[in-house]
Amino acid sequence: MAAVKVFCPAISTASIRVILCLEEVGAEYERVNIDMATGEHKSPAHVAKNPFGQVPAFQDGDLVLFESRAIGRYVLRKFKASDVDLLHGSSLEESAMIDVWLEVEAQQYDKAIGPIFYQAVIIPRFYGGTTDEKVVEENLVKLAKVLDVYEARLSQTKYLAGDFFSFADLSHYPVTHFAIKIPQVAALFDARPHVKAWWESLESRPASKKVPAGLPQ
Ligand code: GS8
Repeated sequence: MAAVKVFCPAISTASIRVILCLEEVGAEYERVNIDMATGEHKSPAHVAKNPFGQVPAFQDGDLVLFESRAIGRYVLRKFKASDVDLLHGSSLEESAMIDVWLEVEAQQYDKAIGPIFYQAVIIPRFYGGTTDEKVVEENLVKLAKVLDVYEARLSQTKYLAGDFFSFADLSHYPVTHFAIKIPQVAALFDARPHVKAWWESLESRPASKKVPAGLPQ
């Protein structure tokens, strides 16, 4: 069986979500590099795979997908095994709870931590711009409120969807891996013991060790 392909640079948060899914299930895959510095993600060949000209894109034979959370679901369904099922498809209740926390990740968490990461790290580092501190401040307040909900939830269950690691947890990993190096973000995690323990358990997973430690210089 030909390996599935992920078209992406080594470092991109959405792309790392897909790579982590592949690593968790032990699937064979090929990462086809997309050089964003030269605008390869806007090339006709890439736009044919991801019509928004973004990374990642994914290919399995004739099937071409984009949107990292949808690709992740596909990978986890295709390669699931009795001992590796991060979507808990055999339980209606557990899979519904995974869906809840995946929505929370995309609609609440990412919308707060994403702009902090973009303003504090990406703009100065890659675009030579100046961080908009107001955007950072506003989103730190938002993130703190989201993490209060997580702290309450994680004081009842070890992971977000229950006492089992799932795609809902994994999906938080990529942006957090980089954004937690921002001192104000780290402080929000440090102040919430259950959130901090949850984060440490995600960091200690073998698949997480495959993620590049830092951003390219
Ligand atoms: C977001 C993809 C995205 O923003 C997904 O796949 O989850 N909802 C989509 N990709 C960024 C790189 S960050 O991972 C990207 O391609 N940016 C370049 C651009 O938008 O031109």
